[in-house]
Amino acid sequence: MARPKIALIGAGQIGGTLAHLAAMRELGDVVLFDIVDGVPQGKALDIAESSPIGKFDAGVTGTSSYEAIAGADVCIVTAGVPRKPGMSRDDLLGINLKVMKSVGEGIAKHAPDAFVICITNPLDAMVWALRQFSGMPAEKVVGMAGVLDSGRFRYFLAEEFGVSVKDVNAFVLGGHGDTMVPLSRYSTVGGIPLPDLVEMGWTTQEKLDAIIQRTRDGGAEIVGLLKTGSAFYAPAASAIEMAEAYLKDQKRVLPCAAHVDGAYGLKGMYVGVPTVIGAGGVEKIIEIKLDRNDKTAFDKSVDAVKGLVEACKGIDPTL
Ligand code: TXD
Repeated sequence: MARPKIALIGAGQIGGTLAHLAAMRELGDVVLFDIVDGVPQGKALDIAESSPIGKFDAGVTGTSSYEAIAGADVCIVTAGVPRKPGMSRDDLLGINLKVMKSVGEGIAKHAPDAFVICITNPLDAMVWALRQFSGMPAEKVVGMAGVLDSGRFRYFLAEEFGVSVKDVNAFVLGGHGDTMVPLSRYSTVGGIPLPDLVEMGWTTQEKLDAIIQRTRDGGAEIVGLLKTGSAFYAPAASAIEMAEAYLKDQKRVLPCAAHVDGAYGLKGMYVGVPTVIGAGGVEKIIEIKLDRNDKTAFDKSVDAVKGLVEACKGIDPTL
C-alpha cells in the first residue's frame, strides 16, 4: 500500500518543524510547499539527508508548485505573514485573507479529499475563510489551537504539581489565546479534577488562576523571549497529533477550531470545541453543559471570533 501523502503549505518555522516531525514519525511522504522558491526545497533536502541517521523511511520533497500536492491525504496550512511593528490587526487580516484565498483554491483543485488543518493566525477567522474559499466539507477543514493551548496548560500544571505531563489532562474551549476558556472542573491530574486538588491543598486558587493566565498569554511569552518570530515546536507537535488522529482513524478526543452548526447554540461558525477526530475528519462535536461563568466566557470568545469574521467580510465582499 502506498504511503499517505502529507502536504505542508508554508515552509517557515512551523512548516519546517512539521516536515521533520511527520517524516521522523513515518506518518507518510511529505511535500513542503512555499511561494519562496528554494526554501521548501532546501529544508526538504536537509530533512531527507537526516533520514539514514534518524532511520526513518519517508519521502521529503520541496516545491513551489501546487501540482506537487496532488492527491494529498492531509494538508497543514501555515502560510501567511506574521504581524510586524506598525501593522494593524486589519492589515494582517487583509494580507492573510488573500493567502487563504490562494491556498484554499490550490488545495480544492489539487487535493480536494484532504483533511485540512489550518494554523495561520488569526486562527479562528483564517480557518473559516479557508473553508469558504476552498468550498470543502466542513468536517474536513479544521483549525489547530486547542491542542496547543491545552498542551501549555498541561505543562504548567505538571510543573506546579511535580507530576508527569502524561498524567495531566486539560480541557479548553473557545478561541485561541486571549479568549481561551479553560474548564478547571474537567481538567484533571490522574483523574482528580483541579478544584478537588485545590481543596486537597496541592495548590491554591491563586496559583491556579496565575497558571490559567500564563496559558492565555502562552504565545506572547514565547514571542517576548524569541524577539523575532513566534512559537513553532509546540504548534507543530499539536498539528501532528491531529494529523495522526485522522490518518490512523484514532478517534482522538481533541479540542479543535471546528465548524459548529447547532451545538452550543451556534450557527455555522468556527470556534474551539472538543471534537472526535478520525478517518471522517471531525466526526463529532462534543457539547458539554456550561455553567454560568463558563458560558459568559465562551460567549465573549464567540463574539471575538464573530468580530474577526465580520472584518474579513468587510475586506473581501465575496465571502
Ligand atoms: O496556535 C496557533 N494556531 C498558532 C498560530 C501558534 C503559533 C503560530 N501561529 C501562526 O502560524 C503564526 O501567527 C503564523 O500565521 C503561522 C505560521 O507561523 P510560522 O512561525 O511558521 O511563520 P513563518 O516562519 O513566517 O512561515 C510562514 C511561511 C513563510 O515561509 C512564507 O514564505 C509562507 O508562509 N507564505 C506562503 N506560502 C504559500 N503560499 C502563500 N501565499 C504564502 N504566503 C506566505
